[in-house]
Amino acid sequence: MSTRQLYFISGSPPCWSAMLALAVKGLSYEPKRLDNAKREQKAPEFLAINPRGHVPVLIEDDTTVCETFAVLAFLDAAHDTPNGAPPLFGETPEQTARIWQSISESESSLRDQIGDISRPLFRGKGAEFADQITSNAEKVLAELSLLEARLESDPFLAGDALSAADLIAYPLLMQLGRAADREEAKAFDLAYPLPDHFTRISQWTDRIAALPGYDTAYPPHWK
Ligand SMILES: N[C@@H](CCC(=O)N[C@@H](CS)C(=O)NCC(=O)O)C(=O)O
Repeated sequence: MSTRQLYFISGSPPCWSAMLALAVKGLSYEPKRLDNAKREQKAPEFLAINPRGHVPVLIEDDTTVCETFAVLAFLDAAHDTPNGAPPLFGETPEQTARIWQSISESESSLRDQIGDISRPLFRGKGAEFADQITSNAEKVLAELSLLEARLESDPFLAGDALSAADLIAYPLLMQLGRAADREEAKAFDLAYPLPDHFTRISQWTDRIAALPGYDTAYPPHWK
């Protein structure tokens, strides 16, 4: 029986992706929560594990894996997906390409843009960063329109099965939703509440939320 630990910061989208992958794979682990407010990820004990001081980090038996994509790839290569579900990175070259395409799109068109919207709103600095929020919101809404169109034909971002593409994009959209829920965010068009603006994306988020183990992956300080 393997031992497994996941170092994470609550609410971090990359960490949530790793935790969702563990949930989808049906793998138990010891959660090792680091406190960002205390900069625990920069403490010598953690820098000995990841000198960059970033989370997530997975330790399974003697293997230490840093970087979100590497964690997902390791879990996928090391463990079957339960109940005959396909691997997170696909079975065929075409599936693998679709999955990586979607992941790359999330990285280039959602991650930093949503970060630039949500960071000021979480810090109560919406007015100060209004131009930054507005310009990034336009980009994110354009990308969400493309995702909405994609989800017209498929239930998941890279086809008819859940994949790593969904596990990477989902926490980003949840981060946007949490930022959009702030009073200050009402001054901006952030497609909130989601079901009123993007029906299919909203149904897709419901599908992710129904995954077994979803609750264990949910950011503890959001509960
Ligand atoms: N490229 C890394 C980035 C991970 C990342 O940005 N982690 C953030 C949490 S969202 C972090 O560790 N921040 C702590 C810090 O930079 O001090 C990955 O994908 O794992």
